[in-house]
Amino acid sequence: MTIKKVSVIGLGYIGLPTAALIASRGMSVVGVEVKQETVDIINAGKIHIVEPDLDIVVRSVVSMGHLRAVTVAEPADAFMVAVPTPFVHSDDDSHEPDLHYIKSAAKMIGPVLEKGNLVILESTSPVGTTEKLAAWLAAERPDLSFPQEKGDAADIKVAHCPERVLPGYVLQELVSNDRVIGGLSKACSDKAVELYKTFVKGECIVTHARTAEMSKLTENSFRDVNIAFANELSIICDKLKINVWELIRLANRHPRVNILNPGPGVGGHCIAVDPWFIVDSCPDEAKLIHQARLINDHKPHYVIKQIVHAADEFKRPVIACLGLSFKADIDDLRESPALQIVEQLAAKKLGRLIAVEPNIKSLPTNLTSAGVEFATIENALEVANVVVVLVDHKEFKDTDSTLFATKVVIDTRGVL
Ligand code: SAJ
Repeated sequence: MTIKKVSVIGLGYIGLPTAALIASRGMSVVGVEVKQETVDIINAGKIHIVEPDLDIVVRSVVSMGHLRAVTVAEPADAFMVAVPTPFVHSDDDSHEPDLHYIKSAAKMIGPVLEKGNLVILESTSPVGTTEKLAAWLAAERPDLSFPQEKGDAADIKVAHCPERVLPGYVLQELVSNDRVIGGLSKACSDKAVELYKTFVKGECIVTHARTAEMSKLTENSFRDVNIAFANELSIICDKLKINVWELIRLANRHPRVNILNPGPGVGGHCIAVDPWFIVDSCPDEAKLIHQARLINDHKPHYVIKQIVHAADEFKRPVIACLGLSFKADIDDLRESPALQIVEQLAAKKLGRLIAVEPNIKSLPTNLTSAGVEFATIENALEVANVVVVLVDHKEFKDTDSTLFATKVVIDTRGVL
């Protein structure tokens, strides 16, 4: 049976662009989202997240009737699950993955499943989650057969195909990136490849579901370990009075060395999260991966110490923090080390604290009520005596460097 109608469960940063892209290929797509407000926004042809060009694609596919959003699942040929996989809330630092959104998705899809359907897990998941999803679906529908028991002959096909797109480049990377596809049987993988081939120009590489799950976690852990190495070097270089940016540039001249950039810490919802899924499954074995997380999580505290030390030099310190988002040229403040640093500085009440963030219109209310001022870079540089570069936004790179000449500068991103 060819796939004509696709249902995407979860219309967030991954689900919505995926749904819109598939719809733009002329397929009928239904997005299932628990938040009524999000459903209404999308059905009005608008979007609730920031991602370049996504508004144009969504407006077009909704107006053509190829994409529609609903709150309750309906029958389809294929279901793609793109829901969050956060940590279980706990008072200790356990970082246990929380799979309840995936379980809810299984409960949602279960009643509308039909023989011949394909279910794909796109959410970044700990190893073994695709098998769990298949078991939750089987519990919902004892009348259907699933690949964990019937292999290739099963009524329902289940596969994992982790998303790997970079925020800010999602629409391009959804098409151009290679996809790792791990079915619970060969027939599951083949069916999933058939779907991805309709919109992916990259290669679709088939493996086992567990390897596909681990592959996604490995990609983000590799990046985290590399950034931790850079962050550790930055602290060593401060002690040895060496410019870490020059050092890394020189080392990277070696044909087999490629060190990433140090920063104020690692933020976002992926690199700072996914390595913990490996640590949680193999706490005794994942020593380096665990240590990298600790090093990157410690970096904001190191930067705060540097700022406190610099502010100590002034009777009335005026501290300007440049950037609040978790990385350059985006407006996303969630899990941002820059935001964490400004929040903790505000609590210390060292003097005037000014935040500059060209990608947002106003400061989060917790910062405003803590007395943090919001300013343009020009206004902040006029009055500040301590300037901290926390994000490498293009507006900061384009600023005349002589304006920093009389300031004490802490440049965590090597912008200057
Ligand atoms: N960062 C540094 N130094 C660097 C690079 C990044 O400090 O040299 C920091 C950033 O400032 C940011 C954090 O790391 O705070 C994460 O940013 P990022 O650009 O490395 O990655 P994300 O979280 O936006 O997206 C990652 C991507 N994974 C990889 O590049 C291996 C993306 O392809 C994944 O799809 C995404 O995670 C995801 O959804 O898992």
